[in-house]
Amino acid sequence: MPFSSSEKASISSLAGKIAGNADDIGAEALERLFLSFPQTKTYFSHFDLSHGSKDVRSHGGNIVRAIGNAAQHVDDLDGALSSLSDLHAQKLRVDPGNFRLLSHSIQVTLAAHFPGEFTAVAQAAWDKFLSAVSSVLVSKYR
Ligand code: HEG
Repeated sequence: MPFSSSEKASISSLAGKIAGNADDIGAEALERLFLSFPQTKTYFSHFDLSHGSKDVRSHGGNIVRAIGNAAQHVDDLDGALSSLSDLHAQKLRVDPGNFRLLSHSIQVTLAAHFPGEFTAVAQAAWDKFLSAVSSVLVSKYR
């Protein structure tokens, strides 16, 4: 599904802001994911999942930086996320349902940090964007 210019504007303006604070934003989104949907923790048994842990902050930062990169290539997400897709679909085999849960947690984090900017229109653009990113990350299931 192509993105309209207004969707692209919502995506790139917020992506720029979160990339500048990737570890904080990412850690909060992951903490929301783990607290609201504890079953998602099974993928991270090797991590210290305590509040603000180094593991949570660095992994959360990785996720947000990857989203920031994807936001700069909304018209070629397959290309931008190819190696990540291999990782999630083949090595990690993350259940696709978990991507909806992470997308939700990211959106709540965006709303909490950028209440003025995360309007209903911006939310719809981000839901579409994160859903497209998620589709790419699960697209290489054998
Ligand atoms: Mg994934 C690794 C991004 C959803 C579980 N994820 C990673 C990495 C990135 C990333 C950038 C690091 C790759 C590397 O080490 O170079 N993940 C990412 C995005 C999204 C996503 C952008 C969706 C928007 N990941 C996701 C979900 C789960 C998950 C829903 C499971 C609930 N990811 C996961 C695990 C690892 C990564 C277990 C490996 C962590 C490690 O052992 O370092």
